[in-house]
Amino acid sequence: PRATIGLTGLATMGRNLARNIARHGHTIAVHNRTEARTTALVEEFGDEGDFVPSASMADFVASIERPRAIVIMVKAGAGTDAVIDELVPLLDEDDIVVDGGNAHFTDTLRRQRALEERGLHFVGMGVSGGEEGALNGPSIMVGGSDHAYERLAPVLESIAAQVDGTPCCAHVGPDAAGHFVKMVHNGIEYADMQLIAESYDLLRHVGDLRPAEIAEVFREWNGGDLESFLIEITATVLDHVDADTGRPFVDVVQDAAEQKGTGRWTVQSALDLGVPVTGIAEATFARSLSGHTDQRAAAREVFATDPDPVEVERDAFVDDVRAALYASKVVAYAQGFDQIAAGSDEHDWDVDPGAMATIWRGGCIIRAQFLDRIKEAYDAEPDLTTLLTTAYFADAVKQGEAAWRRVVATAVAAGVPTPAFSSSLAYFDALRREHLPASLIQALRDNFGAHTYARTDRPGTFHTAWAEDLTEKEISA
Ligand code: NBP
Repeated sequence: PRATIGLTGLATMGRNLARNIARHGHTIAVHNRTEARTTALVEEFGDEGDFVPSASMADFVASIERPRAIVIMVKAGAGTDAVIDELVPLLDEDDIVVDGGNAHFTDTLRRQRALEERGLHFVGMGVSGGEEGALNGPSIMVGGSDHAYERLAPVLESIAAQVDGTPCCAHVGPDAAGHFVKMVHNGIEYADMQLIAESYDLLRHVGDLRPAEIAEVFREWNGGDLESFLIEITATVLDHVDADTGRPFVDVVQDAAEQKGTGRWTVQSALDLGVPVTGIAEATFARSLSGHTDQRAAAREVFATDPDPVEVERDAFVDDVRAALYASKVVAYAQGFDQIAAGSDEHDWDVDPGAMATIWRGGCIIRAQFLDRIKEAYDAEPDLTTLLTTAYFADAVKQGEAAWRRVVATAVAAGVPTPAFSSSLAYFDALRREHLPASLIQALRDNFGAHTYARTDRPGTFHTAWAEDLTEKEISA
């Protein structure tokens, strides 16, 4: 055996990851169900490093040094289970199986338990950055045992994106911690993109800016505290003109957004954990809504009248939208980090949120200057209650608050939907309020269902005899 590590599954992601590993001087065994992909990889890129190709799974396994480290990079779900089933009988005690696909974290929990029973290590590894990241440096979120991480670290830390000399790769925690954090990362990506899309919509349809002018605005924003990969590529996309029609590219793309499911998973998990990730949820629902083209057509028929146009002063409006975008983004990230903390508590993962901000600074889609501020906030206060109230973010929100309200009010008046802006503002208002109408909810629940309530003036659990004499009974002190 001569390979340091093996990788099976050589489609877009696996092939680029294998090249990245080879380019960093590691001898890598490569395999794919359909041999043609393996042959093509070695033919096209064999001179980039030391590849050990195998046609069969048995030869592939035999070509890797023990204890083996084998990365699976195939279609998530049934594909991953099929590869694990084929691989496991060929392995020896202490070997490490790494799933680098986008697995649901509950699948990772199940696989981890099954492999542990057989004396093997299972590592759920979240890889972010798409095709380009896999080749040139992804952000890598690793779950599993300390032992497994130590074995993998030299390879993974060398191939990850590097920011200020720090690899964007971390041991997130045991078993499914890596895949869980990758899922929330994708959810945050949904929220980020929705906020950008709402900003564009407002600038275009209320601010009356043309796509090329909006590209210029985004380029300018990218020079400030909004600096990020997504803001940068928004400028690129908005500048692009369709070659066939000469129209702005954004106008020839159908307005029905797609999703592969990680946003939905994030929201489902957040519901289970009881964490209000309203930004991610609205972003996910907004994509669903855009895809309901029949309902949209029906509604256009009936309600096609536009509200009266809203007059805005262009430069001031652009500044307001920037402030609203930033404040809403702070909320969306605060919510995402709340979900990571809740998942970590629920599963005893002991995730360090500051470390997540650190490894998202490079390689992944949500990479941004902003993440340095999040890391600083967690460094200063590791057990913080919410990111929103830490000095830097609280200041940003306070400074942007008035603009945020103006933008949401203007959007409502103009009939431009801003679900992520609006819900983030509602979340902020709910958090900062002295009293919430949840008191009325509790009273109603006690009235129709005897669900009991707590009082503001003394401890205990109470129920009011609504159908009888309206006396209050203390249920327990
Ligand atoms: P795909 O998700 O398109 O999967 C194709 C690969 O899976 C091929 O190697 C194929 O082998 C293999 N495969 C399938 Br399908 N069923 C199999 C089975 N039953 N047994 C063995 N192999 C099987 O590849 P991808 O786009 O490179 O993504 C790989 C993983 O990385 C996925 O989990 C994906 O969610 C994740 N991911 C993707 C991105 C991205 O930007 N694309 C980013 C981050 C993570 P074949 O060649 O024989 O058909």
